[in-house]
Amino acid sequence: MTMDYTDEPPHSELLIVQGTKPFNAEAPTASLVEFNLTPEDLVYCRNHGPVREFDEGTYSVSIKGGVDREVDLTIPDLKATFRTVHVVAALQCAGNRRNEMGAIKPVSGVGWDSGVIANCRWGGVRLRDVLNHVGVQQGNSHVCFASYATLCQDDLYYGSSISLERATRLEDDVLLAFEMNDEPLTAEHGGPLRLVVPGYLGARWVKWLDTIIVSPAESPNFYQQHDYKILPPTVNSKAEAKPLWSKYPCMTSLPLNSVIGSATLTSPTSLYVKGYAVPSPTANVAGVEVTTDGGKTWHDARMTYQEGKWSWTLWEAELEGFAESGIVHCRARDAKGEVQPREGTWNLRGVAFNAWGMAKW
Ligand SMILES: Nc1nc2c(c(=O)[nH]1)N[C@H]1C(S)=C(S)[C@@H](COP(=O)(O)O)O[C@H]1N2
Ligand SMILES: [Mo]
Repeated sequence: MTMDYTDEPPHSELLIVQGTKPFNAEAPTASLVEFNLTPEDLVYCRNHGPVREFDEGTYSVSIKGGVDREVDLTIPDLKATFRTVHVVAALQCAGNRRNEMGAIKPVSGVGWDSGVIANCRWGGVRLRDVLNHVGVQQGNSHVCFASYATLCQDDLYYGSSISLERATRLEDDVLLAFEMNDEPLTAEHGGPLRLVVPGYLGARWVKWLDTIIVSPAESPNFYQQHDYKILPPTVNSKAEAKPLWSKYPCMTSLPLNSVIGSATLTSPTSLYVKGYAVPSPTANVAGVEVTTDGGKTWHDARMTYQEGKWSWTLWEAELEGFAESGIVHCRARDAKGEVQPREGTWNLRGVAFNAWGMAKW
């Protein structure tokens, strides 16, 4: 399978490049936590194939499968037929913090630190409105998404799926998006059209979305079926994983998490710590605490930003007289009282790592 990387648009120079073919790059976490909404040039890039540019005027998405009317809709059609809505949501790769998991035992995947996350304001139409417009037939339970824009490393196209329930529940805010931070969505991030599934791992947010299929089954795509799953810690190699992929569920929501973006000594005895946190699958972040003695004493951080239920939370803490240990940890708590665990559970693909955040100085 050949993939052509010659026509890619220029990439942001502020990112830390982890690979060029495909282009994979993350933001320095210390820069990320400086902004409530992540500026475009700090939004990470995660690709399984080349980045492609399309003409917004002629681009269309086809909706087919278990629907009453199969249609092709252009971007102008989408804008004219459905109400444009905006949702602030954190886009996060399932492999965020993979390097920390890899320190426990080697994992397979791009070596990411904690910058594979971006908090953006997405603008687009509700998938629910589009599905109501075409009419979903009885007997379907999933909505599959595909981009045939490019070949990918492990499949002939990029695809994902979510349950029909998730796709159509008003409060889940699933969008077909054509704007990011009130600007037209760039090619780098899936423009002219990408899927936005707030709360779900980035892998489901198909870029250059061109096909939507209402179906009784999950997407058969490699990235839905043979990747992005949490295998048990006893599975140590790709060979061992092979017969097991179908036995484990596809990942959906990412876990409660928090990370330290920067820890700065502001005097010999005072420490200023800043970071982000993300919700659990069922409740938003209600608090973040920090400790410099390995968890014996916790200090409440101040939450400085949270917007709606899908955004990240930014927080900061000033600690006086605690600076000598040389290490600080953080943990988040959600509105139902769940607390971020001290340890993360190892898995082969290095996904969903959410041990206490940590920084040293
Ligand atoms: N078509 C397509 N969509 C895709 C991908 C891809 O490789 N191709 N990567 C997915 C993954 S794994 C992530 S984390 C997000 C990354 O989106 P970004 O590059 O805009 O940050 O896009 C998802 N959508
Ligand atoms: Mo990802």
